[in-house]
Amino acid sequence: MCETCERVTGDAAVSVRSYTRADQCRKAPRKSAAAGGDNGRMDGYRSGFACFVGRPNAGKSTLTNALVGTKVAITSNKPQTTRHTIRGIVHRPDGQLVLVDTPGLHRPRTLLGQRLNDLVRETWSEVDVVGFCVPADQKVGPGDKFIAAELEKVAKRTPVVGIVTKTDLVSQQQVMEQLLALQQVMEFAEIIPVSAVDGFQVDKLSDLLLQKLPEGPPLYPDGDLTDEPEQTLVAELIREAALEGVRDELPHSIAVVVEEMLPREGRDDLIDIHAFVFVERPSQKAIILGHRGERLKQVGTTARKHIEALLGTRVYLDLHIKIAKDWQRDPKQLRRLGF
Ligand SMILES: Nc1nc2c(ncn2[C@@H]2O[C@H](COP(=O)(O)OP(=O)(O)OP(=O)(O)O)[C@@H](O)[C@H]2O)c(=O)[nH]1
Ligand SMILES: [Mg+2]
Repeated sequence: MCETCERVTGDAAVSVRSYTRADQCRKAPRKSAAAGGDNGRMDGYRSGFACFVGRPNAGKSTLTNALVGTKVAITSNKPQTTRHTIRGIVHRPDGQLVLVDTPGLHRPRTLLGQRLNDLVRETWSEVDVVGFCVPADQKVGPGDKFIAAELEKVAKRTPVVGIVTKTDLVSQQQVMEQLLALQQVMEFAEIIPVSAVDGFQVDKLSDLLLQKLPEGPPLYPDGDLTDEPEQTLVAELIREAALEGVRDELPHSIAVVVEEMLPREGRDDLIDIHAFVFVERPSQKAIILGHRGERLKQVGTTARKHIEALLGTRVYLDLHIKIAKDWQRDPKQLRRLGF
């Protein structure tokens, strides 16, 4: 049981009813959030926060999932998939590494974009180490240089590790060239190439980040892999399914809200989930719906499979599409959608 948020913890990654007071736990000071004490912990046990930053699509969320060993963040090849900070927890005998995955930093075109960027910068100042992710298969460009210039300010207090991601996509020679190119943009505490897909150096990155954390007791109870509220994880899995196969502006326009998530009366093996997929225009609604509703049905089927795996129970998923006109630019609607 977590002292702060009274969450019951078990072997499962997350438990169905674990989300009620999770937000309070996020803010919990080190000491009170520490669960289980440090009895029996080895000397030199370290704990703290690391965050991944980088352009949209750099592979931050995929790397977070690879390090945690389970899916805590949704991923896609659409930019700006991540829209809030997500914590993934890596438990090791010698420490606990809390990874904070952030939205990709980009030139904002909407109020939503501005809010996401603010969130990223806020996170930098709160962590013990920053991992700056640059994909191996794309040239180090103005977007990366912009981030590096911002990070220079942070680097005075917080070590920044340069991470070349997606090394499986290129030759060794290209990885070497990318490491050299990255070295030019700022001064790093360390620099390392990794691949979240084939696992290349993922453990080494975990070692490296852990070394940068202060000594201290664990911050989260054993077995917790994320402090994401379950309702949020479910909404994200629906959004991930909805992102598949859509393009241009549409990925940005999709938001998902889970309205209700309750066990079916008289059944302990079935959960009813009612959720809304928001889009900004009627034309977008037609695309998501598809011919005779086929596309939405497919989204529901894909999402349900992932949600059932997450919750470990059967799920009835009721999905509806709603139009929230220009929600990305409207402060009131952004608030309603949780931004
Ligand atoms: N081949 C390969 N693909 C990867 C790797 N890591 C990520 N990808 C792919 O790159 C795309 C973007 O990955 P994400 O993890 O969603 O990227 P992100 O940086 O979190 O993106 P935003 O949340 O939009 O900022 C997805 O299609 C991933 O499958 C990797 O190590 N190798
Ligand atoms: Mg992401």
